[in-house]
Amino acid sequence: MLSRTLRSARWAAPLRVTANSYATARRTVTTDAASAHAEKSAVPAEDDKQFTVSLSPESFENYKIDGPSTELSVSKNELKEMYLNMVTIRRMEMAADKLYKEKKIRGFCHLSTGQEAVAVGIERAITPEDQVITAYRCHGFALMRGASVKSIIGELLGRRDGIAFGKGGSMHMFCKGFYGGNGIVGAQVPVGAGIGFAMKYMGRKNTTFALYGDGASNQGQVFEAYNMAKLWDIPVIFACENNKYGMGTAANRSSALTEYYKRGQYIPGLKVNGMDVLAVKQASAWAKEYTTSGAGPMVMEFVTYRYGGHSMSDPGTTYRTREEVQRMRSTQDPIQGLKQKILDWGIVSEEDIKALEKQAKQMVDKEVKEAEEAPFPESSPGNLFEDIYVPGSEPDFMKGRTLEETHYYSKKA
Ligand SMILES: Cc1ncc(C[n+]2csc(CCOP(=O)(O)OP(=O)(O)O)c2C)c(N)n1
Ligand SMILES: [Mg+2]
Repeated sequence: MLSRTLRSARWAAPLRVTANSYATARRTVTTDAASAHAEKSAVPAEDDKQFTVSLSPESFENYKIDGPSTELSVSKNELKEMYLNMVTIRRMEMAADKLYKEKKIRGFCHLSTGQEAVAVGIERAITPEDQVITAYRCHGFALMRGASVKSIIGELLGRRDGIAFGKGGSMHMFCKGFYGGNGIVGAQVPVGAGIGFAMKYMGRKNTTFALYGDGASNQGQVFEAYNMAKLWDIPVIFACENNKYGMGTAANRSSALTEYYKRGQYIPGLKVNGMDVLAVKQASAWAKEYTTSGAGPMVMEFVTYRYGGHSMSDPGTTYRTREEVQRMRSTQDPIQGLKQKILDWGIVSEEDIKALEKQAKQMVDKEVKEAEEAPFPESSPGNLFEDIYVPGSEPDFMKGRTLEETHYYSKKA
């Protein structure tokens, strides 16, 4: 009896200590999109001159690293571009939403409305030579990597002018420095580690952002990728977009530890206000510097929120309250937050904001129209067999469903 008491006490003690210390150490970053501060008097007259913005002290949480400074250097031009980029992504996603409801886009379609600051902030911190790979919520990333609205919407509409020639659809978009668009939850994470390895192997000073969701973070392959990346000190940033839900399951119901930035255990982590584009940029720049310095991988967590359902077929209201969505929209919106700041700091006037919004709307409307007017792919079986192999590396033939459908590459020309 005594020994059993001792045994249970021995087992209970460390658990209690862990639980308590975890509870007291727990603090969370803000998701306030308008928490940065700048002295109006410090804002220069010139559009391209840098000045200092102070981020909220609650923008980041660090795990095993010192983390970035909350002092950030930006120019007026950059702030305006960030605003324009976020508004453009939202407009494009709204256009996709409408086309889907008109049944012009079919199949899966996952929108990133609410999460724009992540794609925009990361892009502002990297160069075209750095690499990005993500899951299926990918339209905004494709745009930021240089794809046109026409090629993205054209892809959703299944047109030949689409970015993957209309064969990939919403989840499979690629362009230079962007490896998709991946539909298998978590699968892009080890691929991202591989891209990072390629950068290191080729002696390039470039990082790779491998993005995934809070739901995907529980996949076994994520941890296998962490392990390999740390063993080989691969310059890769494992970046979790924690939008609070994986389909209809809240993060705290799917994840035993919702502090995703600590999930790398032996890999340093950084939790970031993912609703503030300035915090995202600052953290991403720091992570690029860290991972390309030879220090190995990093885990990041962007705390963000999706306004829409998981995909177009999910109304998104059965597992969360309408009030919750409304509260995030009205108080933490990344676009409204930046707008408020750049107005407060005298970077733009109300008229300038309207002009930027009009610019985004006109560009998106024009390119959506062009995508809609683009022809469907020719209805020939040959189309199916194109764009599979790098030209010149095709086999002699590929089998179809029947002998007649067999496609001979050599005869194609
Ligand atoms: C291997 C695999 N399992 C399940 C699914 C179905 N599925 C698609 S998205 C998703 C949830 C992922 O949630 P999260 O990683 O949080 O990404 P989010 O949709 O929030 O961006 C699931 C389970 C899938 N596509 N692939
Ligand atoms: Mg999620």
